[in-house]
Amino acid sequence: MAEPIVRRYEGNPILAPADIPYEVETVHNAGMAKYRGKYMMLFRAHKATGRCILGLAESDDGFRFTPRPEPFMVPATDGLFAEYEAFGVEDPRICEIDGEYLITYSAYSRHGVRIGLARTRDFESVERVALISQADMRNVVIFPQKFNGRYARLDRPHSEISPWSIWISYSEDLLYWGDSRVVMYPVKYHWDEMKIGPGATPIRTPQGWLHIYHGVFPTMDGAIYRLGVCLHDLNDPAKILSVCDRWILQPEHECEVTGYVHNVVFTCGAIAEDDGTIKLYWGGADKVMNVGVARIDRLVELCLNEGRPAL
Ligand code: BMA
Repeated sequence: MAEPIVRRYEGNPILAPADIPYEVETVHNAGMAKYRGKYMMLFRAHKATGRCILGLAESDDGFRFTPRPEPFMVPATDGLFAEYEAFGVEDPRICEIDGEYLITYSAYSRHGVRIGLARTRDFESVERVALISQADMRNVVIFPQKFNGRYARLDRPHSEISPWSIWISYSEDLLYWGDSRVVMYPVKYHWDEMKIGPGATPIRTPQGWLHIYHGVFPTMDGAIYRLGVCLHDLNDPAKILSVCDRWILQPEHECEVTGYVHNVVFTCGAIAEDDGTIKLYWGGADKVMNVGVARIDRLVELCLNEGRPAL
């Protein structure tokens, strides 16, 4: 059998609700970062109310994680954030830039879903910075480098009119974002035809920014969430050099097929290693966290050799 693109860790799932020392029903869609040599996993967890909080677990090897005794971020209780996070906080991404860690997360309320930006320097205290989108935006992923002095982010507006596509926006101060344009479309009758969205914080490679995203396909049995990969130009991230035409990971393991929402693999984070591999982390069926290893050069080759245009 051919070597899988993403080799699943044999100990999956690596984190599950029963491992958490406080009440949670799910542990999934975690943003990832390396902090002082440790792997930090900022996971989303449903409470039994159906609303979500963010918890933190850490690891020395990227495979065996120890959860902190308390949640890391729960919905804010005062100010503007309290109003817009009232229904919960979800799907965090972490971007390390200028010595701090930016956390972008979905903030849910009766007003819809918008994106909150928080930051931490030490994974002990966390400070909310701003709400950086209106409704209805999700999956905001900030590039870990500025372009001509500006931050760049990928996002995915909800839209019933145009395809659910990936967009880019820029900001000088992280607060006000603009110069927005669409960079990638789903493709009809492909595995990602229904919608696509940014996934893990992009990883810099000599050939471009490697971006692992999710794509959704509707079936008579419900939607299937899979992961794909594309390559953004190193100096102009609005330019996607190529999108790999095939998925790189689909629900196969029992814990990806059955869980809180069936048939879902969903990533919010990956960690690049010095040996040319990445550790890719994904939520399985919106219930548990998994990890797998992939070679960066193989992912790049897949984009370049089995590619399709982005738009
Ligand atoms: C999306 C998001 C993800 C989730 C996925 C599958 O719309 O809500 O957080 O993993 O659906 O349920």
